[in-house]
Amino acid sequence: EKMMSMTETWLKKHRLLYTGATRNPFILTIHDATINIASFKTWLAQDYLFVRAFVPFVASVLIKAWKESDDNGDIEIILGGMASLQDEITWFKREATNWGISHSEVVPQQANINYCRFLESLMSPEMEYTVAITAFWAIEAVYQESFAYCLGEGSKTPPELKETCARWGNEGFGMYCQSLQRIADRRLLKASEDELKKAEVLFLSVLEHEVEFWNMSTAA
Ligand code: HMH
Repeated sequence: EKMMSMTETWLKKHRLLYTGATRNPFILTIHDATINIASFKTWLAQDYLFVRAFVPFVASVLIKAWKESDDNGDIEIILGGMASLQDEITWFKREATNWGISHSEVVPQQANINYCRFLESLMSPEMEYTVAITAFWAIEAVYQESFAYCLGEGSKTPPELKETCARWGNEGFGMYCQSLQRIADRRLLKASEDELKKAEVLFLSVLEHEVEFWNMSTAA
């Protein structure tokens, strides 16, 4: 039997919160086709703002990898993530037009502001690479699992939302998340007790922010 990795251990230990993030009511209503389109539009408009703030966060992880990583392969994986973010921003703009959203009129909501502030705290040069890459993995993994579920067997996702779900629910994005998870696990194996504790706490913070972000979309 292969030993459980640190991230697998945490996923098991914090299953309830993880499921709260990946099977949130917002996602469940996409999956069963009862989604309120106003909620979807709120999510779309707010997530565009989030992704814009996510770019400098990923750039900060890239810098940490360059300075601290023991494996050159990390840079390519993170750079690949940055490249897809450019495509994602283009997609968000096109979708906004399709759904009649004007980004210049979108005001960031409190959950979004809080999450972006959290990202900023992770960008600090004092924040360790191991901790930042673990948070990065968790942020991507929640979206991957949530949207893959909307495309899975038995899902009734409306056709007009399938492209959105496929953006994070596709197999390639799944592999990318696994690559991030492998980096995080490799680093966590060598981490000090303090770093491990910090990474676990911030992993939980990511899950909490993700839950709040989904809830913000359904509340509007
Ligand atoms: C809130 N979490 C949020 N937005 C995203 N686009 C992702 C994660 C994945 O990139």
